[in-house]
Amino acid sequence: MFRTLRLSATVLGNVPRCRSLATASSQLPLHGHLPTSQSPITPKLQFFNSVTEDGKQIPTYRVLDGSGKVIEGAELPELDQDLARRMYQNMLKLPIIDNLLYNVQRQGKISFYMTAHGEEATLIGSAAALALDDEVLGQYREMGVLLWRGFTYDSVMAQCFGNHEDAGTKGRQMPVHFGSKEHHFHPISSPLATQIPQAAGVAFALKRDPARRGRNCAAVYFGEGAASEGDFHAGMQLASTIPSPTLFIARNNGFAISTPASEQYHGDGLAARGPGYGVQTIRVDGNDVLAVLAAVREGRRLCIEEGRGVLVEAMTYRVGHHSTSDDSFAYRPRQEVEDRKRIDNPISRFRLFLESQGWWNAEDEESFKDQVKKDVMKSFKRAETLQRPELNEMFEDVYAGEEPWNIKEQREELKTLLKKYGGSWEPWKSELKKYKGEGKELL
Ligand SMILES: Cc1ncc(C[n+]2csc(CCOP(=O)(O)OP(=O)(O)O)c2C)c(N)n1
Ligand SMILES: [Mg+2]
Repeated sequence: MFRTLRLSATVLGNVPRCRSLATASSQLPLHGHLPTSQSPITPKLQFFNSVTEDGKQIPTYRVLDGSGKVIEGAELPELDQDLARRMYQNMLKLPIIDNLLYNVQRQGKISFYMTAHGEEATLIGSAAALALDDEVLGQYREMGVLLWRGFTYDSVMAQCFGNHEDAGTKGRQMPVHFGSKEHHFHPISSPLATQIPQAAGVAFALKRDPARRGRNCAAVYFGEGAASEGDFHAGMQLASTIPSPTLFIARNNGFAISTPASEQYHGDGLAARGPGYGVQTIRVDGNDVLAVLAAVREGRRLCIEEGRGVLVEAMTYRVGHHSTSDDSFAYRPRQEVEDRKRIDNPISRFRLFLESQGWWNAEDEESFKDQVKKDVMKSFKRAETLQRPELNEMFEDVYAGEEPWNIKEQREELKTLLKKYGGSWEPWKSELKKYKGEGKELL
């Protein structure tokens, strides 16, 4: 045993030859460092369960109070009238689109919908802090980021209706599962948290690309519920150990469908996990758009400068139901929701700030909302009349490269069925009319 130890130590080259270990240990200083860490030695037997020095919860960074006034000691992020107005206008667009599409789903015209009610500041504040060509990997509640980047109402409708204008997902995804290459917005996947390790990979690719290294990051959005998946930990570990400019934006909105955040973790939220991975971290008031703007801007700067992961935990509240498949009053009191709509409301809070600067007024509010309502309605009416993509589309680009035999076989099978039933069997006859080309391209 002793011989083996001495041999390996010699090979490693860190113990002087011909000296016994017993002699070496008696010469070691009493309070040194351990071989694999710089942790100071302490004689105190003390456990800890906090990442703050005073053992309190991690503080929440805030700029504006609930009435839109700058809080004592806070600095306004760099912001001019034009940027502030654009941010506010995008925040206003969200509930207008959400309300319409929520009702459209209720009428049975689309299969599903999810709103971002309550999270407007988190989405728009972060979107405004990113470069337009930073890669975004969302969870599903991030339509606001796309709107900020110029995604049109027609594109929103095309995706939700799955019509032939749905360029990003070609009518093959559930509503709100957007994707747009042009807007550097990766397609949404329903299985939770898969986007998180993928983002670390995307960021690593950015780091390897000389044209984008030091210029772009990959920003990944996820809920506090998704952060309970192993994929969250895999993504953080990846961005930390194989460092890559990954900006983790956690939307802590209090719920994962009916499970309250308090049941998702016993520790101090998601922010407490960042330092565990050696990741720069901040917790921010997610209902304060200026705090989100400043935190994500600085997080992005750090992320790109250091070329490694940064975590922003935005504390917010999901005012709407989880989705059109949910009735949240089955698991939370109606009064709590009503209170949250009023207290620290992200939209009215920012409006009060804008008005105090003379950058917005009641007239602007009315005319902007009226215009958005008209435009959104127009897009909705148009989308309703558009046909679905060509039937043949469903066989296209399923796999990269040469088309495999099974896809060919399935196309042939559909062709045979179309010939047999397409023109005569009623459910097929009228269904086919909903598709561009009515299936004729397959015959
Ligand atoms: C792997 C996986 N498990 C469960 C689900 C079902 N599911 C869809 S959304 C959701 C809650 C997610 O909550 P959170 O991450 O906090 O996001 P939020 O909806 O609050 O924005 C669940 C459990 C899923 N889509 N994927
Ligand atoms: Mg949540």
